Amino acid sequence: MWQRYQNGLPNTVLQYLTIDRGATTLAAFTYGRSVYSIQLPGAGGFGTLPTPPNAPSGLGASAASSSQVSLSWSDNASDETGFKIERCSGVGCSSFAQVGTAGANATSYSDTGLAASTSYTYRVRATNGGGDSAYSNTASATTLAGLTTTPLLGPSANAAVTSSAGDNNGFEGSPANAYASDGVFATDASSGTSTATSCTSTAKDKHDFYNYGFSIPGGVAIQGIAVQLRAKVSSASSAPKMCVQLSWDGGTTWTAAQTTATLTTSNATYTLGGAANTWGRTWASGDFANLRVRIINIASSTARTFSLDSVGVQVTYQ
Ligand SMILES: [Ca+2]
Ligand SMILES: [Ca+2]
Ligand SMILES: [Ca+2]
Repeated sequence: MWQRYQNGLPNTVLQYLTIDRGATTLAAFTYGRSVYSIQLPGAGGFGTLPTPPNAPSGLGASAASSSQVSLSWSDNASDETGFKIERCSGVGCSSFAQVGTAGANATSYSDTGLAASTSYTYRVRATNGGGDSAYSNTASATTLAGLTTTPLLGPSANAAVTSSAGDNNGFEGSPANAYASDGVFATDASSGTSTATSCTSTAKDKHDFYNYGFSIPGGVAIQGIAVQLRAKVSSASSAPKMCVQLSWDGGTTWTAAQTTATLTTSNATYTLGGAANTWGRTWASGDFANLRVRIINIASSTARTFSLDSVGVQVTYQ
C-alpha cells in the first residue's frame, strides 16, 4: 500500500493480501494491476515500545536563595531518556504542573525565577519512548526571604573621644551638624598631634556618632552595613582621609577600620562597607540599638581642617 501511494496510483480494490513465508514482504494483489508490496521489518517487528523506566526516588528540595530551589534525586532507571520535573506552589498544594526537564541520568535540577518566602513542592518522574515512570516522592522547600535595605539613617547623638585621640576633642566645631546631609558641617580644625597616618594612631582626632534609631526585626540575617560620609577637607595635600570603625556594644569593641579615598576640598560622598559587607563580623538585630560609628581623621599633616556634613548608615538584611 505504501508503494502504491508512493507511485501516485489511484485507489484500487485489493483482491487479496499475502505475506511471504519468510514474513519479510507484505504483498497486495489487485484486479488488473500490478502487485504492490512493502518490506516488513525484521525480528522485533515494527518496533516494540520499551517499558516505561523505573521511577526516581529520594527526591530532596532545598532553598538556594530567595528565587531558587535546588532538587536532587536518585536515578533508578537505565533506560530513561530524561526526567520531567513538576511543581506546585503554596503550603499543602497538589496542583502540579511540569516546569522543566532534565536529561538521561540527571540527578539534580535547579528551579529558578521563584518568588521569595514561598513554599514550593516538587515531584519528578523518568520518561522514555514507552511512557513515564511513576512519580518520585514529593519534596518541599520554602525560598528565602528577599533582601531588605533600611533607609539611610542619621545619628542623633555624638561624643568626641577625649583620650589617646590627637587633640582629644574630635569634631570640636558643631558636631551635631553631621547628623544630616545639608551642606552644614561639623569641623575638626588643625586635626591631630602627629603626622601619623594610621587609623589606629593615638595622635589622630576621633569622634563617635550614635543613636541611629534602627529597628531591625529579630531573627533576620544581617547581610551588610553601608556607612555614607559627606565630607571635605581644607587642602587635599598630605593625603587627608577619614577612617570609620563600627561598634555594636556602645563603644567597648570596634571593628577594623575602613578608609575613604583622599578627601577633596569639595563636599563629596564616600561609601564604606556596603549591602554585602558586614565589616568582618556576624551582626545580631539587637546590635543596632548600640551601634556607634567612629570617625578618625588622618593626614600626614596637622594643619588640615576636616569638615563632616553627614554620617549616614544603611543596613541590608534578609
Ligand atoms: Ca539512568
Ligand atoms: Ca579636633
Ligand atoms: Ca550636615
